[in-house]
Amino acid sequence: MATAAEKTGAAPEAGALTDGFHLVIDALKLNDITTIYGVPGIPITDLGRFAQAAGMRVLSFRHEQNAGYAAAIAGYLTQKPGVCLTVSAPGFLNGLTALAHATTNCFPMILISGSSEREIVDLQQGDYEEMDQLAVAKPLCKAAFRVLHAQDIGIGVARAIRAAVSGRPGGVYLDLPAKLLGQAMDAAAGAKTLVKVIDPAPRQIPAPDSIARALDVLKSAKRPLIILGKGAAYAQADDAIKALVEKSGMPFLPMSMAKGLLPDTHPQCAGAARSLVLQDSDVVMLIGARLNWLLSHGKGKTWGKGPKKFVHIDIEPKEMDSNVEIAAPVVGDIASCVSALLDGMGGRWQAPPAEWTEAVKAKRDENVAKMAPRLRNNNIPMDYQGALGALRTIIQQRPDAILVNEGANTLDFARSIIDMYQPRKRLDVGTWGVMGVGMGTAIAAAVVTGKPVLAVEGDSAFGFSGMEVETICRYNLPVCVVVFNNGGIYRGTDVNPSGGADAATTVFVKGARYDKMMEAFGGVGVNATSPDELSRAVNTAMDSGKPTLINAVIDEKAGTESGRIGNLNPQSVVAKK
Ligand code: ADP
Ligand code: TPW
Ligand code: MG
Repeated sequence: MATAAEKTGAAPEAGALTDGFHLVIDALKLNDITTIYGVPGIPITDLGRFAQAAGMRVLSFRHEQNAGYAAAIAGYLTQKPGVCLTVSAPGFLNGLTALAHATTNCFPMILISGSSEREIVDLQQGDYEEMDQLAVAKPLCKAAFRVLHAQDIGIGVARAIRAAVSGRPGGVYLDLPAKLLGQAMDAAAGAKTLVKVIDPAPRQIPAPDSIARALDVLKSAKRPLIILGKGAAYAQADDAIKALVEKSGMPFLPMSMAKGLLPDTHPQCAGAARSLVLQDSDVVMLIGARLNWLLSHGKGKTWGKGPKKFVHIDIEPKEMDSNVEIAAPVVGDIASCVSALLDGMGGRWQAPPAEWTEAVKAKRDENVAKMAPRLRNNNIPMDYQGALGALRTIIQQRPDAILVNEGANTLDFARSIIDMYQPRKRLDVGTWGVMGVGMGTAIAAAVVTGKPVLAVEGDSAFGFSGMEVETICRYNLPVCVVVFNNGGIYRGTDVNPSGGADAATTVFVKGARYDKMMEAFGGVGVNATSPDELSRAVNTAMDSGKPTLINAVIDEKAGTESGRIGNLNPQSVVAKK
């Protein structure tokens, strides 16, 4: 058992007091949580101040949702829960979207919210910012806790941390009523209540027979495929995954945020032959990827006519058979599962038939060659290919930069055009395809990694978190935002069908200058109308590390409705477009 001095670094003086504020801070620090993303106000203003005074990095945002998205992606990048701190009711609700997003994406995050007086809230007597926050949060996160006594803060924080990172990671809610923060107790006794979480995300070793079964299925394959998901990127088992892919000789397909786990230019990468490998493969091994809508639920036209067998590696047993039958479920943490598979493959592993790997390679080369000239176009106004062709070269030359990406066409084209070379460098809208993650994600990525960040944003997408450019300037972060300004959602060309004076529902102000927003806070703003101009401006920004926003003028006719997922729009039988 650690002594109080070991836990907090210094022995409290006899008779000294501590309080809820300081116990929360000590509990976080004891567990190596050193950054808080939040928005101050009653009752947590002093909690943020005291945390900053205690040496934590406390980053204040302009809206809790963005602070929450920052915390969520910090969790993904570090395997430690990202912490978001909000005020009661409205601040809490603003943070809740991000908490739900973290849970949906399996990112470890803790939303800590101040809350109002329990006695008044529970009798619904109309307290300041009254809300039963714990009840509201519960269905949207992995676990939710409330602490009422200062001596329980250590346990409360420990439970929150363990719940966020163990098993399938996710969002956790921690409710701290105002009264708790002011509760005083003897400092030495308080220090003893703190808990250092030992082995917060224990390895989960797969059963040996599940490995043997998986290897049997893989051996039977004529046209195997490996799909890498963001769970594989999260697991930070990069070398083992690379070794498995290369030893197997199988083509691999990275999901959006798994791009770069192995370089997109790797000879086995089937990213540019996606349709072919999904349709024609006979055995598919999923590593940290779910068969959700992003993979058409593992069935239907996308997956072709022939029978498929799935090997599925995931830490969450309930994920197995969620959409289709899994022939070989492998339940465990990815690092342990992949190394067990590697061991089981032994020294001599039969490569997949050359007929298959050659077919995949031919399709890939054909598609890449078809795209190449379009990416070199210097059209004005720019189209997606010309503008993204320029950014593609920049990431190729700066492979350790982080790419943040959201929008519809801006997302779909960037995902397929910009090759990634290193793990966890591509951060995007995730499982929900949510707009608004951009600036929070860019800020946390810069803070956590210290690397330059390039945020490629649709003009609509950017609008959801645009005010955080002030935050980027305030903390002087090396973030270059490129707004793909096509004057609207999907396209800038819609007209009001009623003939009335209001703009159509999907269009924005023509000729808007988003670059001026960055200038308003002391950052650099650039208006770029050609791929060459865009390329120069981004390179300058990334060399200087200065907060920069480039308004990239994109042809308002270039995009398509909903980008690549227009098929998900319900169709009216009455009005045909
Ligand atoms: P993508 O969107 O990239 O396809 P998903 O978010 O659908 O990826 O899937 C990620 C999966 O990874 C989740 O099912 C999650 O349970 C799993 N996962 C996350 N971390 C680990 C880990 N360390 N070991 C095993 N599985 C993990
Ligand atoms: C929280 C619906 C999906 S994509 C998108 C919206 C509003 C914006 C697309 O326009 P953008 O990109 O960003 O300008 P581009 O290149 O096609 O013009 N609210 C939330 N999430 C989602 N996904 C939506 C609305 C949507
Ligand atoms: Mg747009």
